[in-house]
Amino acid sequence: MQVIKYMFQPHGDERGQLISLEEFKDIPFRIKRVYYMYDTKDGVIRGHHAHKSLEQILVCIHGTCKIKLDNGIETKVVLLEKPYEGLYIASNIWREMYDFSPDAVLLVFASEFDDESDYIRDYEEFLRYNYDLSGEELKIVNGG
Ligand code: T46
Repeated sequence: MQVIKYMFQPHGDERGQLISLEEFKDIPFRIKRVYYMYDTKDGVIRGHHAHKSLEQILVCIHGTCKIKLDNGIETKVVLLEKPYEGLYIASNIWREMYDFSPDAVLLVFASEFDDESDYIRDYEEFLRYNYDLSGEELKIVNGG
């Protein structure tokens, strides 16, 4: 699985840094929604779901957190720790967000409005959905 990180261009001067993000330029889709999470409690794991069509870019604009990505075949863990880097998450990727520092603010740019029918919250269903999309036959091998 390829991990796609966007490095945004800071416009720095003697006063500090500023980052500007535009849809289709810095963000590779139309931005229909922006949300952010903060004050995440110690030990919490958020996410535990995939999306059928939603694409997103995650930016940890303050503090740090980790994102686990799972495409049903392999998993990758990405550390977000810079306010100028964005993690792209395509559709059909199971995600978990964890190890939030107490000061972490995770900002998310989303390609769609919030829609419960786009969520896959059951991991087995996620695996079946990906097999269905791949067009491959699902082979279940019993142990023993
Ligand atoms: C995702 C990861 C990265 C809303 O009312 N509107 C919204 O746009 C969102 C995203 C959430 N909510 C409400 C629904 C719940 O009552 O906020 C509450 C927490 O949402 P959720 O449990 O879905 O949060 P996470 O952190 O598990 O997942 C979120 C996104 O839902 C999801 O799309 O990819 O962040």
